[in-house]
This record gives sequence, C-alpha cells and structure tokens, in this order.
Amino acid sequence: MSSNIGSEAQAAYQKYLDAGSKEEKIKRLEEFLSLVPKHKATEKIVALNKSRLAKLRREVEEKKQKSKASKPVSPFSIKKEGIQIILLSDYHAPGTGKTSLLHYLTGAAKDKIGKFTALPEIGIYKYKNVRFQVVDMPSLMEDASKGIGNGKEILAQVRAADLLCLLVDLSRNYKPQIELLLNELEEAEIRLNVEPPAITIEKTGSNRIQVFYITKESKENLNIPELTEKIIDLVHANGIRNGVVKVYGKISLDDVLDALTPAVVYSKAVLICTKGDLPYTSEEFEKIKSEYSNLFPWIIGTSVHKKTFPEDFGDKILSFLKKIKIFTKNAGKVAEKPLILNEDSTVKDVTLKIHKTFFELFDHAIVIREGARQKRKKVGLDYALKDRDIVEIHTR
Ligand SMILES: Nc1nc2c(ncn2[C@@H]2O[C@H](COP(=O)(O)OP(=O)(O)OP(=O)(O)O)[C@@H](O)[C@H]2O)c(=O)[nH]1
Ligand SMILES: [Mg+2]
Repeated sequence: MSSNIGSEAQAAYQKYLDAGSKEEKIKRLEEFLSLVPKHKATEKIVALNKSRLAKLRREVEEKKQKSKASKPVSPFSIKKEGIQIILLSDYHAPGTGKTSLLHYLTGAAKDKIGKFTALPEIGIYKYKNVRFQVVDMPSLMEDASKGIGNGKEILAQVRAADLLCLLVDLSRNYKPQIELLLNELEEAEIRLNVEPPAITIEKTGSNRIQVFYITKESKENLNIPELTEKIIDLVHANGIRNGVVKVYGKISLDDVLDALTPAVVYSKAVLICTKGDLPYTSEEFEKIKSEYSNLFPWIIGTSVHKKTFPEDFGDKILSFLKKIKIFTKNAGKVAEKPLILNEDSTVKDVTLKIHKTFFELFDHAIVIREGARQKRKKVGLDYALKDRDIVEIHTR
C-alpha cells in the first residue's frame, strides 16, 4: 500500500486484512476510510475501498434477511435434539399430567406443574447414555387441525416428532379424551402406528400410468386386474396422467389415496394413562386396554405420584421405534455414548454417521458381539448390525 496514506490508516488497513468476520471487516474498513487523508494520490484507494465496504454491507444485510426468513418464528417449533418425544393431551380434560411427567422424567419445569401450559416446556430424559428430548406441548383443542388454539403450529411439530405420547387421565371419562386426539391427528394427516402403505407413485414422462407389482406379497392382492384399474382411476382423478405406480405388498384403495397425499406422515404413538393411584382407575385402565390395543400396541398405566412408571422406558422406546444402540471402539476404548441407528443398519451406516471420510477411506471393521459364536469378526460395509454391537472401523 502506498506510503502517502499515513501509518495510522495503514495499521487500520492491516486490521481489516486480518479480520475474521464480515462484520469485523466492515468496522475496520470504516476506520481505515476515516483515517486515510483524502487527496489526489489516495483517490483510487478510497474509491476501491468504499466499493468494498458497500459490497460487504450488502452481503451482511442479505445474510441477516435470510436468517430471519429461515428462523422458525413459531414458539411451538422445537429444534430436535436426539430422539424427540412429544407429550399430548386433550385440552377439554385439563391437567392430565403432562408437565408432571415431563418433570418426573427430566427434572424440568417443576414450578409449572398444576398450571396451564400455554407454551411448550422441554427437558432431556437421560437413559443409559442415550438422550431423549421430551416436549410438553400445550393440550390440543377441538379443531386444532383447523388451527384452533395454535393447533396448526403444534401439529406441525407433532408431525416431526419421533414418538408421540398421548396422555389420558384415568380419573375422568377416557373415551372423549382419546377420541379427540385420534380425530385431530387423523385430520392433520398424521397416521398412528401403521406402516406406510406398500405403494409408491412417481410422475414420469411416459404419457400413461403403469402399475407394477414388485414383490411376491404384492402379487397376492385380490383381483389384480380390477385393483389395477381402480388405482389408475384414482391416480387420474388426482390429475396425474403419466406415472409409474409400484406396489410392494397388500394394499387397499385408502393406501393409494394416502400415497397420493404427500402431507400424510406415519408416526409412532404410545398411550400413557395417568393418575393410576386414584380410585377406580384400574378398572378404567383395563377397559382402555381392551378397547384400544388394536390401535396402540403399547399402552402404559402410570402414576407419577406413586412413581409407578416403567423403569426401562428408554429401552422400551428404542425397541418400539425399531432402533438399535451401536458402540464405536476407537484406540482400544469403547465409547460410552451409543450411536442410535435403525434396526436394519449396516456397518456402512455407522461410517456415515461418524463422518463420511470413514466411509470413503473404509478398509474393514471389527464387530464384537457378546454371546455370538464368533465374538470378534472382521467384516465389510454391508455387514448387518445388531443391538449393542461394538464396532471398530479401520481405514486405509
Ligand atoms: N393423583 C395424581 N395426580 C396427578 C398425577 N400426575 C399429575 N397429577 C396432578 O394433576 C394436576 C395437573 O398436572 P399437570 O402435570 O400440570 O397437567 P398438564 O397435563 O400439564 O396440564 P395442562 O398444562 O393444563 O394441559 C396437578 O395437580 C398434578 O399434581 C398422578 O400420577 N396422580
Ligand atoms: Mg402442563
């Protein structure tokens, strides 16, 4: 830089060059421009740096606008941390015990128990080094799915959760409580405890609808020519003229409609019946089990006052969600915190979960499985893992 700008300005310019962030660079450039003497010899430098300053300001402003737009404005939108569990109940039977359960599991929100919860409360339930994020949502009003009582915002987060806990107060009439929840979730296109339909629909450029029955099971559907015709009718009725429909198993026409509705999500839900310490609640609990066990394979009867709650709740959640715990081993040491993966995961999934370079540089893995005939095994990327396997990745 030319010496006729003065030493102070030169020092400021050096600071500008060293600055890390754009905000810092702006500050330093402003300083530099205020210090540099304005005359013919510096004219070019001043002009150049003024335009640099303008560009930096523009970039910072754009970044600000973008982050404003992408930031969730809704207080009901909760960023996931680990496995997200949402507690839900019927607003019309207040005080079901959500906040009490949140506190029991996580220690959070003690002072909020017995008060109406208007905004979500969050806690972390720690179980054997696995972290579950528990979200105590405000209860759902009738027509929540139409937006009543912040319903749309609450249900938007419910769609993203890993597990829904529907709480029912055993000391009150259980039926309206359960039915309200089922109804609002159904209206919000959230299907509970069912597998996604064994059918996919893809638009193509082929100018007709083709239906393929891919698996042995799919070929066991009744009256395939008639089914195919009905599928094509439904797909046409949804405005799709060209596409490929693949059927993987037994399906109904409702499944076809669900596959045509991208808004449908498939969630896992457990029914938690609260206040089991109060009179006559065990009879109610038995009735719930006999009426609802087809919809809810997992129903728990509890009392936080009596501390009757499954001690192994964390393990039960993982097996209900079909997840496995994998322990990585590095430099002879087994990690305390497991990786949580889907039960059909392979060694490849472990490498990708750690970092993609482990996948790219993968050579082999050693899997240590307690109780297996061969406890230590050298394996490749496709090796199927089981719960509690210890995996040591070796790279090239
Ligand atoms: N007897 C009994 N009472 C309970 C139990 N769990 C919670 N309660 C009581 O039920 C009342 C309401 O509990 P909360 O946990 O605040 O209920 P909530 O579902 O969070 O209520 P909202 O936020 O209004 O939807 C409190 O007075 C609790 O002490 C239980 O296991 N047994
Ligand atoms: Mg509450």
